Amino acid sequence: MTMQWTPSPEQTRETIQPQVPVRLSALIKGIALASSLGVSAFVSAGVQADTWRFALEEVSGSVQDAYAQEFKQRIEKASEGDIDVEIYPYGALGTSSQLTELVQSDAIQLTFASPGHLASVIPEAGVFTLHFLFSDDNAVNEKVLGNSKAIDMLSEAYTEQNLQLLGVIPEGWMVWTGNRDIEKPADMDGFKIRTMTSPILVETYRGYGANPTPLPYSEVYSGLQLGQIDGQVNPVFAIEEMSFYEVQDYMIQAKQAQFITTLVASSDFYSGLDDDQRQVLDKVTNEMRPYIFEKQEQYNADRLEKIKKDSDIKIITLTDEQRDAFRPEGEKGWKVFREQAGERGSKILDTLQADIKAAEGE
Ligand code: 6CS
Repeated sequence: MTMQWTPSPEQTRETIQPQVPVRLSALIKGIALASSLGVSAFVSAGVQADTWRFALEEVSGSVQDAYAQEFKQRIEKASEGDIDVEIYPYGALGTSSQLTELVQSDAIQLTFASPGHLASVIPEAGVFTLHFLFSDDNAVNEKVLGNSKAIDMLSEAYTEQNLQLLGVIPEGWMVWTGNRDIEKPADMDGFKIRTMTSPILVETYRGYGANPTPLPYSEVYSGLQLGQIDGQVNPVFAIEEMSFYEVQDYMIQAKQAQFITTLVASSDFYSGLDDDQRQVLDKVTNEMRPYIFEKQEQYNADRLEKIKKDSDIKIITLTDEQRDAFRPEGEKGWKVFREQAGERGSKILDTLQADIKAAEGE
């Protein structure tokens, strides 16, 4: 009998506390502050001026964790011990959306806010989730993300939501996994794919004819294991560390989109920093770019080898011709983006597209 299952409105809004899969609970043991130190404790205890609380949307050992560990070292060294960075991996404080809310209200100072979720609040951020926008050469993408005027325009949208945009960071190609092979658009028909919670992403997958199911990250493993969803999409390092590959038959590399995250601080925190501390923060986040770009490439390559070694999942890389067949459907999401992100969003998209084209020609 096939189990019928649809997420509740709460689940689709990604507002629930993460239910970390049993296998992952071991990973986050020892940092699970949620039960002992609630959000209100942060607020009522008051934030110590020199303690920067940094929450991750990913578990220990992830790309975001690699970033945070290096960031901590660099900040603490540059401030000569005046600043103490405390890192909270995924599972300690809440879902991605909840982490953003904690930063918006200045209960914590820093977090990653991935556009796949954040676009529900800042539609302009959804530009990073569009399919077939970025270059096939990820070095081109990294260069554009470090320089484009589009990032300044996006920054305004973040400020309006009480967030200071500190960095835009690629974490690798989004890869489909499924209980069926996906090699042509028709294979997406009715495919119950878990997506992040942004309506732009949901509509993008609807454009392929799939049946997108938005869920928090922490519920993906059990959803796949129980057959409540047919597949999901994430970078390889995440597919490995969240064990998704163990409960899926196919992994399909279509290079349709990059996973791009954003690093944010609370606007109040950022504007309240003294000049020295703000300079340290800006310098460190700028200098982190090449570090994390190299790290994510290495993580994705190493984890792919691990998946190949530890499982018999079928790994398929689409040819250019096969990818081209997905383009018209994939690009339907652009229209939805323009509608939801308005004039500023359209300008961001046009600027990014022009910058990518120019950088590819260099
Ligand atoms: O799929 C997600 O929801 C998450 N994926 C990654 C790789 N990072 C954070 C994000 O929330």
